[in-house]
Amino acid sequence: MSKPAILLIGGLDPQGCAGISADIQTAASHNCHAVPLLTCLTEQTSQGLTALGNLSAEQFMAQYHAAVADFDIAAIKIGLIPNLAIAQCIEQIINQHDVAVVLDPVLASTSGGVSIDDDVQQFILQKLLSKVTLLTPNLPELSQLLNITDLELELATTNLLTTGLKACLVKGGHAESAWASDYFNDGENQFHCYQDKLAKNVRGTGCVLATSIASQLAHGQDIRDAIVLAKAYVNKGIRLADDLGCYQVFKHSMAELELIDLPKLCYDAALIGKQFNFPSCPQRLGIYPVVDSSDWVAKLLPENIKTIQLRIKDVTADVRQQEINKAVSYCHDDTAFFVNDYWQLAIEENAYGVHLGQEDLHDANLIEIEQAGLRLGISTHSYWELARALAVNPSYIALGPIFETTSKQMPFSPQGIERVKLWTKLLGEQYPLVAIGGIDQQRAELLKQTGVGSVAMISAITKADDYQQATQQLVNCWQ
Ligand code: TZP
Ligand code: MG
Repeated sequence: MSKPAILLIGGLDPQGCAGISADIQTAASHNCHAVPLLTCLTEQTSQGLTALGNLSAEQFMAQYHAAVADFDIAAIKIGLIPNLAIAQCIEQIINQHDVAVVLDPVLASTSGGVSIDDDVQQFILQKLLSKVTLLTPNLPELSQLLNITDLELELATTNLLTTGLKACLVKGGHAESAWASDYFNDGENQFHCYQDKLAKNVRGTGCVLATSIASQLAHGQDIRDAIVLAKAYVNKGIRLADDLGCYQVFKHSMAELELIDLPKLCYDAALIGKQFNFPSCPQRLGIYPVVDSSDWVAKLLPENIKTIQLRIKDVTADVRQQEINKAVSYCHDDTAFFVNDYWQLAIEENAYGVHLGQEDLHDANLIEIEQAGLRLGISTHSYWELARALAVNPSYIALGPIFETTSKQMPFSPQGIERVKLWTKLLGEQYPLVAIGGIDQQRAELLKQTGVGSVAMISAITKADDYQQATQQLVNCWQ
């Protein structure tokens, strides 16, 4: 794995909990090389921030030139900007690098004692935001930046995006709520990313979150995945914080991702924290053909197939209903029959379950599916889609495409066997897992070794010269 260098611009916390010290530890934990650039000294304790010791613009730029002399910078994270002269230097620095920039605005309301000059705030709004990939204010900082007290998140962030800012993540940790819920808006995608609030007194978590995101971006992660992974990192660090003095000190560690730390993601604020309870399905769903007609269901069930999905596209509503009705009539008591996408018909025809892709998930009425007692399977292709699935607590989770597939056009590159191993380790005890995409018998043998409970396929069965033989071989290899 490469080790990207990441430029960390911020203030020095003499207690080592926040600012540059937190940033360095975070970047290091993410296998990034931390290139720290000090904007100022601070005096801060558990009682707040009491003084800023500024550097001159010359000292600051001299540090910068030394810092970048021998490294290519892969991402920039900016924290405390103490005055206009440093803000102007930071603009020059950003202009030198065509990389992701995460700005975590440190403004007066959260740090107490010392206030950041209004001209810095204006400079951020008028000059810096247009060059920033992600802004990560907390609620008071967002209020202060926009000079409004009555915050409507979508409106407020949309307003900020008019500056040319690419995306905004508003940290909701200050809100009175059982959830630490952040709101993301990049003009195209909006979501809430949340997890249980942990009752701990840990300083510097905002710095850690922003630097964790910047580090993930430096490694080439998609911004939504970067946010989900960073939230998991922060949760773990708070959860495992060490007692030290009057604080609990954030635990930086490279240890593996754990399910309890992963956040959940939803689109509707009213559903933050909603507990879904779909009925369970077998932990190992086995060989799982995905077919496009009831005829195929009839042909495959005698071949020892216990899990099957009807995925029909481009037919009239009448044909759809007939097909689902027929397929249900072919199923045995022990058949797990899932209908792709058409959840109302699945309910009407009393299917075993529904399988939804992420777009379908957006539109489907999950509460109705749950109330009808159907199982729910969800496709995932990335960490943020997994966070979306976790919010719904489905009956199973599918991951794909594992290999190149010709059966479906999709914007995702193959996930590979390593990702299946990771998903299995992360989720395998809690959720039945299904791997899909480009799977034939040979690849099924490989996947079996990952511990995944099921492999789904279209072409390996429906395009086989001899579908019975292909199905039997798959079923045998999986036993
Ligand atoms: N979702 C992810 S890959 C895929 C779907 C529906 C297609 C799988 O088809 P094949 O022929 O088994 O690659
Ligand atoms: Mg679909």
